[in-house]
Amino acid sequence: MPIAPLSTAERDAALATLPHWTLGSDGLSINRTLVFDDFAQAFGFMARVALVAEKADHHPEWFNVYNRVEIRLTTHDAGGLSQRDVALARAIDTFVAQ
Ligand code: HBI
Repeated sequence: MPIAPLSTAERDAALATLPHWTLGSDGLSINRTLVFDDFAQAFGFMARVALVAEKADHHPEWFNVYNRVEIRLTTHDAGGLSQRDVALARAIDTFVAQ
C-alpha cells in the first residue's frame, strides 16, 4: 500500500525525538545498532521486534551476528522514510533497556 514519505522537516522533527537513531547516509533510512550480552539476548530482542513488525506489516532490514543487531528502517512503499519507520523505531526502543 503506498504511503507518503516524510518531508525533510518531518524527518528532522522525528529524528530529534529518536536520540538512538541516526539518519542513513542516503537519507532514506534510520539506523540503530544494538549490542547485547550474548546471542540469546539478541535473538530474543529480534523475536519481540518481529512480532510487532508483522502485526504492523512493516519490517526492518537487519543484520545479526552473535550479540550484535544492526537495524535499518526504511519504507519500500514510500521510497524512503515514512511515519511507519518512526513508529517502529519507537516500538523497538521500548524493548531496549536504555
Ligand atoms: N516493510 N520496511 C517495509 N517497507 C514496506 O514498504 C513494507 C514492509 N512490509 C510489508 C509491506 N511493505 C507490504 O505493504 C507489501 O508492500 C509487501
